[in-house]
Amino acid sequence: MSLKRIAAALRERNNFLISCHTSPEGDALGAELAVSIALKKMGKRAFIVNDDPVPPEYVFMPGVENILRYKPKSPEFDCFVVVDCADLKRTGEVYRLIDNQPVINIDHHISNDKFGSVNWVEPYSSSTCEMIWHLYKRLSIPIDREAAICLYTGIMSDTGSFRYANTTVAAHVAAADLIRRGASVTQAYRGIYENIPCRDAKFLVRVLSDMHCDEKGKVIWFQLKHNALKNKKLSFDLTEELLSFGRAVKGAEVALLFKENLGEKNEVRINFRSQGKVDVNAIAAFFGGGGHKNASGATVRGRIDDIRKKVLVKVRRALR
Ligand SMILES: [Mn+2]
Repeated sequence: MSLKRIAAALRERNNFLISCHTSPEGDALGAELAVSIALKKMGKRAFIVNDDPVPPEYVFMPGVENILRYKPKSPEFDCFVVVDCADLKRTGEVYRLIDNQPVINIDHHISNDKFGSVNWVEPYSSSTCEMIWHLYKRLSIPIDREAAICLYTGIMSDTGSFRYANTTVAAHVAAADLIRRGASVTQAYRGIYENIPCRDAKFLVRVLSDMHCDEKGKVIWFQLKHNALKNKKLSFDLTEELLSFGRAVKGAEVALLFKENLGEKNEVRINFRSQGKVDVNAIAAFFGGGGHKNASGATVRGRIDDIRKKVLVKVRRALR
């Protein structure tokens, strides 16, 4: 059983570097922070290094202030732990710090390519944080209030606040336990979702008003070009807001966001959400990405209008 092997691997080593995917969100950050707390309780040293900064909506999570940004030189470590990350390159640059150390891969993406020396991948788990909750139990480490807040936030954000199809009995059991241990439901919800500054809210409304409905409302999509996002520092998760609105449209089966990346010219990020039968992991995989059956993403090079047309053809085919 992989959980047993993960527990053994964590006991064996002493200095841990923890990381997650680029553009980290609640589940990735929650899992990193909770693993770091657990390791410290085991008397180990642990530090978190991410390629991207912590988005402002997650600053309420305890310990985020200690998360380091990637630099070519890092403190010494003898084990690399990657959470909520389907492949090693999704850590951005951070994987470059590996120099023969063992890699522990803890994740719930169905597209995970098992890049670790030890892999614990549970595609039927709601979130990586739900897995870490089990890890605490296995290691007999008491979950303190800080860890509870982190893990609850992860389960909440990956289940779309307990609305998506991955909201299982197991997710609720873990969440209930975490509330008992001090996680505040309102703190997490308000922190992430009810915290949009007025100017950002106005921007969100403008983008929402440009929503496209195809296939008699079964496909909802948004598109964001370069100049729309230039010089914008948003304090909320625009992708999540747009796509959860898209999913809320009556009869919608797939919601998509096409976004020109600011850093790279000619690079488009596509985010997919679905409900019902459409497997957006398979569609994202076709374009070199992946994720979950109902939530996935891909980064594609080319012109946004061409890419959008190609993707929508695939989506239409999947709806048949
Ligand atoms: Mn996740």
